[in-house]
Amino acid sequence: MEIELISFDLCPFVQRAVIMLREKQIPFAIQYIDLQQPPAWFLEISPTGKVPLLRWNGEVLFESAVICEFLNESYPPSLHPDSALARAKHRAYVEFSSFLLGVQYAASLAKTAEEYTKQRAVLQQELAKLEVHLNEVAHFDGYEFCLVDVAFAPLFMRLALLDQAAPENSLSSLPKMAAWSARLLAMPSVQASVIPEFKARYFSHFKAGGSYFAGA
Ligand SMILES: N[C@@H](CCC(=O)N[C@@H](CS)C(=O)NCC(=O)O)C(=O)O
Repeated sequence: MEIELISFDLCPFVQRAVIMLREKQIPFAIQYIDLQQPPAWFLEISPTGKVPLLRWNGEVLFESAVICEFLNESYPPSLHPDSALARAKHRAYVEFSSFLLGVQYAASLAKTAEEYTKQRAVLQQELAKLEVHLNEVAHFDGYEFCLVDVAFAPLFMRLALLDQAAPENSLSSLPKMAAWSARLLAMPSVQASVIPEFKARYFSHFKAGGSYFAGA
């Protein structure tokens, strides 16, 4: 069985797939591509031109949430709750995490202090909405690692980097989320889901692009 993840080293969506593969202890290869100049072979097999792509036994899968669901179904035990209702809620929160990643990305791209402050306020507002509903993800009674964790860990890793760079703490007024983030960021599968020099690479990438938070 050949499993290969086509990746970009800073991509949070790729990171979800890596966490999933590591949690399930599935052996895999990873190939990084330059998204600015994607190779022709990649564009030929990728319907969207985006990473991650999972090559699995000669087949190609795209979309990180789908890749995670596929790996979850194919390699038991499942990281989904038993009830259809709980599973539906978890999937909704996975969707919400993708939206939040977009908001966080917009803040990362801001080029001025003013724009950054504005985008951070939007992000904060969205995180506060989530805090209110966090119990629905069922983590605070009978904790079990699940697909919602997989989806949110990359967001928390990036929030921690934004917080380091700016005199702000996005989770200080959100105690449930702060506890959740700390637990996820301490997990070996999460820590091993990025390249060892991730932090430096993240800052230098955004600094080169003129991002305020990275000190450009
Ligand atoms: N919905 C997609 C989003 C993937 C995505 O946006 N990947 C970015 C890198 S983080 C990408 O490949 N961008 C290249 C492009 O848009 O051309 C998923 O969850 O897999």
